Amino acid sequence: MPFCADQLARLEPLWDAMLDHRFLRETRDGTISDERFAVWMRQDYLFVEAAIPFLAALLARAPRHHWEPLAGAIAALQKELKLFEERAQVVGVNLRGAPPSFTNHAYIQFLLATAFRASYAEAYTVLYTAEKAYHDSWKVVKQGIAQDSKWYPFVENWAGEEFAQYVSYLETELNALAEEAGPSERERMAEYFELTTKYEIAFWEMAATGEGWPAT
Ligand code: MP5
Repeated sequence: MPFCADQLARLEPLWDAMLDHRFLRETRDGTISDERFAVWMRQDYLFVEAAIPFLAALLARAPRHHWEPLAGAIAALQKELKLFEERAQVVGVNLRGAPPSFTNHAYIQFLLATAFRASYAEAYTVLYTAEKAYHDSWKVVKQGIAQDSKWYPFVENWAGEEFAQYVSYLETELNALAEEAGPSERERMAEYFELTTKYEIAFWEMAATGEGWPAT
């Protein structure tokens, strides 16, 4: 079985828990409070900002045929930041209104540490898993959210056809990297797949609870 399908089958209970998270269900059903959604917006804006140096670090280590797609992904993130800024303006959210939460801070450090210290295939695993997680998560929201919802532009961004094609491309490339990897690297790639899935669940939980830093 190709690497990605294998991991998604192995991690199915975790993946399903992510897709069943109340933050997604409440956003889909239109019952999420503006305050909670704003928590996610502020935190994800910081995450997307951090994803740019993550991709740039990955690009520096990438094989030649990955340069253009990774450069395209960086450009897409710049556009995504503008989408956040436009939505924030419309709904009156200050995107610089909070520092990274504990979970977001940890996830960002994990991203950057992976980009610099893990192998290219391991870091690419984190990229694919995070993008696939967002694609699948926002597809859940798409199955029910009103098209005139003020949050709909986010749904379109990650659940739309263009993003679906990007995720499918990443999947093909990650499967190829896993084919080339030896057993121990493949094992570590599986660990990164699982860790990233857990960070994605933690991120929705952080948004749903409005978590800051423990005991402060
Ligand atoms: C993504 C994201 C998707 N924006 N936030 C989290 C917590 N995980 C994944 O990545 P991108 O870079 O916005 O497409």
